[in-house]
Amino acid sequence: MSLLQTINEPDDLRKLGRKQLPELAAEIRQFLIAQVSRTGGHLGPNLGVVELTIALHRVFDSPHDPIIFDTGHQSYVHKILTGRRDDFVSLRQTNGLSGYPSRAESEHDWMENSHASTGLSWAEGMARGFKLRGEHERTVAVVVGDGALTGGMAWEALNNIAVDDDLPLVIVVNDNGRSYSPTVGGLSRHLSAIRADPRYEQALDAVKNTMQRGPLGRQTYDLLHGMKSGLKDVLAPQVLFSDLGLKYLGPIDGHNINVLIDTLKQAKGFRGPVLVHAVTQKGRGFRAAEQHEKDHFHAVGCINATTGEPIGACDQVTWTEAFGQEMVEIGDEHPEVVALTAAMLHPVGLGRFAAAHPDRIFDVGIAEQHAVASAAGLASTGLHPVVAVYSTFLNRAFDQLLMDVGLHQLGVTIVLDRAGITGPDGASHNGVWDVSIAGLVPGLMLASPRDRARLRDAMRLAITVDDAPTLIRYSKEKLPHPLPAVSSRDGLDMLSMDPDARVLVVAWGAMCGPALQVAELLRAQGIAATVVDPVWGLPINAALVELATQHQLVVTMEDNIVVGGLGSRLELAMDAAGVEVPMRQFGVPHRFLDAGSRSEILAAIGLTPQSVARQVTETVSHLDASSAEQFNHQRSH
Ligand SMILES: Cc1ncc(C[n+]2csc(CCOP(=O)(O)OP(=O)(O)O)c2C)c(N)n1
Repeated sequence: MSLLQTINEPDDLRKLGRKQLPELAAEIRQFLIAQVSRTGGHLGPNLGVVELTIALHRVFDSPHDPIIFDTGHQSYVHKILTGRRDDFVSLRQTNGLSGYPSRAESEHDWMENSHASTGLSWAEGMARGFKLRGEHERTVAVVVGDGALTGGMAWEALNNIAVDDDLPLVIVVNDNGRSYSPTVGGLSRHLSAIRADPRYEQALDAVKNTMQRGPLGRQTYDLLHGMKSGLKDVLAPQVLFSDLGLKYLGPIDGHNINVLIDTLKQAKGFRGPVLVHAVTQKGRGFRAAEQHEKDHFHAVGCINATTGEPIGACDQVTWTEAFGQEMVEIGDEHPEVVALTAAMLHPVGLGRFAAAHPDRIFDVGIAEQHAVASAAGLASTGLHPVVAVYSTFLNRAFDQLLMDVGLHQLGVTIVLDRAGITGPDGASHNGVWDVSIAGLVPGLMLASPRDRARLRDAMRLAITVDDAPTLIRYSKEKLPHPLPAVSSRDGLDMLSMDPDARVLVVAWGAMCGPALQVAELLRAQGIAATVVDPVWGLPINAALVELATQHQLVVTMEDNIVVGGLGSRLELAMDAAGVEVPMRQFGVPHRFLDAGSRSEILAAIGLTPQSVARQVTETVSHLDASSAEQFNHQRSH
């Protein structure tokens, strides 16, 4: 029996001898590679935290001592050690193991995160809570990546943590030098300076020796701190953190389990906020991941477990690639266009733009708020910024979009990848809020292109708008086949027309294809329909309201939540214009969705052509029945 098979809870881990732990680490690595290559998932980050997670569970008594993983994508090893090893076959699938911490799965998961840089705030709140409640024997441990440390929230938390001398909190900075790409910014420059300095090795040894000799607790810390102060000039992060008032231990080798355990014990014994700086390697132990320059297998689909080659990859172009291509061309033609990404250069498709226009791309780190406010600044100088982020992460920058861009009437283009239902990453990663929140910004123009030609048109128009924010959203899926309009008028694209149309189906983006199928299904029931794509859906086009008056029923289809989506905005506009045509709005229900594939989720929420057509047919027959009743009623009087 392997060591791994004997570990069903953290207590089992504590029964192993220290000498067995490297063997366990090797088994966990093999397990991760074998499992994640079949399901896809965050392989590189988890390979990097194997020893760290083992050490954390040796030293802290989870769940009594909460162990928090900032962002949470690197919690697989934690899951393995807390009784969920056998569930990895279903990783990121419907009713399967979540790719992030999940309270429903385990009492060892205190927090359901996935958006970065919130971990320190949670941990601070928990440590403060335990202290206030008199639960003095509990310590909170939080792991935060150097990438997540580029997020402003992390610094807001540190600023608060630093002033509470007896907050029982151990912060582990998991420093692998990477977000997806190499981590950016001043802090990261400090961290890499330390890794590149020859005295780093000496510092490692010094820390190790001190650990072995000294008793645990404040005395040892003071000794260590005194010794480290001598290295102040080179060990910049220490200065940075200790100037803030935080105790700093490190840098330590994040793959040496003994050193990790000793340092964490030391930190736990201190009974105050301590920061442990562990240097790790993303993708550690899987050659293909270690050598993968782009992102060290940050997140993979199904891959060959030996070579790391993708399995089942197809040639069909994605929206991301089409956007990237378009940006290169726009960049060539428009010197005023600059691009911003929040630590996701390649995932959002800006890699080629960066190569072609290296002085006009800004990777700001995991700092969406800064990206949008900085874009406002750039726009105010006459440039046209394009901020490309995943739809779900725009949530972070709402205030900046509203106040810095919207209020100032600045020409900033926001491009949202992963809009709509994304699926396997669970509730938090669906891009289903952007229309509702961005739609609150007065003057903002919002398009959800249905195919590549429309993406191109939307981008070309967006970069010419210099007095309002523009937003373009598209899905994670492959590009669909071209969906030409049969005619266009007043900015509306008519996708299907019928002289006898009674129903107007309004759809945009990924819902245009399904809307055409709805029209087909309705036709089979003898109900003629018009299908229209409003193209720039927000603000609501007056021509769309006018078109509504020519039909007996308006149906909207969108992959955003129904609250504040296209349908509800059209309803408001119709109401304001005194138009009383009945409506049915189909979109994402206003609740958090379970993980699953996109098609499974769409089926579960009834956002399929069949389900919509069935419900519309029922509504039409109700309308017919009530108008027949009304007709009879009028005749009898
Ligand atoms: C607010 C937010 N923006 C972007 C992301 C996408 N994202 C997920 S992990 C990650 C990089 C994290 O780097 P780091 O914290 O150093 O962890 P590592 O993967 O290197 O272990 C990014 C940018 C996110 N989860 N949340």
